[in-house]
Amino acid sequence: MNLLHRSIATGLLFASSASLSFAQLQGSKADPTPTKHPVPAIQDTETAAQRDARMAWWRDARFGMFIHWGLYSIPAGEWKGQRTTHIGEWIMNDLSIPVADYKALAKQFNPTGFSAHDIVALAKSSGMKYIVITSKHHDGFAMFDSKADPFNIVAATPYHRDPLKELAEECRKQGIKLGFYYSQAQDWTAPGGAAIVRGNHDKVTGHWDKAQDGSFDDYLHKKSIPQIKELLENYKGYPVVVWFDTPTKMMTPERAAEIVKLLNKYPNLIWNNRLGGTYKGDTETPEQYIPAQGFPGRDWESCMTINDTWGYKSFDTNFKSSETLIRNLIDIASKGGNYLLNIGPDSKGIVPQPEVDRLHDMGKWMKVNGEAIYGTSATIFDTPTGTFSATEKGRDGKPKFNPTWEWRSTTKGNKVYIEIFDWKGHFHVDRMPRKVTGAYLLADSAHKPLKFTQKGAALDVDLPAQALDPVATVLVLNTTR
Ligand code: JFZ
Repeated sequence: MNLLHRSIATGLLFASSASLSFAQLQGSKADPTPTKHPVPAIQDTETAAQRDARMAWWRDARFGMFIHWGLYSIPAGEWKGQRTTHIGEWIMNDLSIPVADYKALAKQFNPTGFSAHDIVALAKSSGMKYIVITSKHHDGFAMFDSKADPFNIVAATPYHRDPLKELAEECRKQGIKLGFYYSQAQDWTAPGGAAIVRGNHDKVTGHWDKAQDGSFDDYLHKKSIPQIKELLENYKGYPVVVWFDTPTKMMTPERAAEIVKLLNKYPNLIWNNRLGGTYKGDTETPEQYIPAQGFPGRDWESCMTINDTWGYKSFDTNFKSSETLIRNLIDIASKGGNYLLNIGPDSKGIVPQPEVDRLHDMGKWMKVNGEAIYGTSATIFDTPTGTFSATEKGRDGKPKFNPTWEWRSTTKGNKVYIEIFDWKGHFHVDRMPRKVTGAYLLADSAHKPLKFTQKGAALDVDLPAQALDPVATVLVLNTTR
């Protein structure tokens, strides 16, 4: 570990998972200071033990697949010769596409290349434990069979199939969890739906087409809430996650409470922090970044793109390397969070090959090293994993955190995993908080014992000259406390 970097980064200290002693006593509230809500949500009333039971599978999973797929995959980032510079699923808003023109895309949507089997198999072989798919994004098009609104994939397209139903069946068969993303407030094609202002649009409503005018409460009661009800009722055991998004100022506590009433009927459901109306939900959702120190005391999930868009854009080839993606997953796990990694199928329903290739690489690494990720807790070390910029701000508005890539650590029971990126043929740490009783490499199937010494607080482990995996080789320490 580099001395210069250590001295700059003294500000960063991780809470060790062992010292995070949540009140686990039977009966103690999961949230001791809940916000007053018109309708209390499950998070306001449950005990810490109930919260732990409800979140257990999600905390163990660590790795999920986000799918952004909808009509926007047809323009694929380009409308009448103009290319959007923003994320693909926002094209209708960014290029001010009239409602009638956008809705007409449905007639051409025939994603015959979509295979629920293949997508679920891809998620599984990548080591992902759950999938979250856009059931309706801000464009208002439902990717499921909806009686509440005809602008949907079954009623309005030549495809006439419900991909959510097919995914639910495959997820059940292949043993993986399924969640639904739903844009509850923004809807750019339903009268009264909210729109975040971008470009030269109405400053108050965000609208750019008279067809968007209407009452938000009508939209909420005639489309949003009925569709959320359909999603909760029609997929037998799924969704296990509801992923809300962009509440906008329209989601007042009273309006959000109407949705909470529905959610409360499903006591195992997990939902994120983007419902609005001051509801905290279950999970923090840092987007396109990994928080420097996680969210102590909260469950969290970094959602990230593989290139620079969520919805398919034909000309976005800025794919992250497999190395970056694997290291991001490790970095997130070392801070106690989940990685929700996005794919953007095209208008035929096919996952772009560069995305498939990267997920396969991640799967290969996870097959050998998944033990160091699944069901683990955050690092027990106080070693800094990067430095805060003095000048740049990050996505959360705080000083930008620039990670360094030497190693990370995760913990499970008496095992401490060290995921080593920068291989030096030995491992040294100044402050090892536990007694080490043995050391080996996870990728060495013989688990050949490695020589180590503990002097004072310091630990040194002799490693082979060559890394077993150039992306990350996992050193396992057996420890006693
Ligand atoms: C939202 C969506 O708008 C986007 O299309 C995508 O679905 C992503 C996962 O979620 O993106 C956001 C949401 C909130 C902010 C920025 C982008 N924000 O608060 O700055």
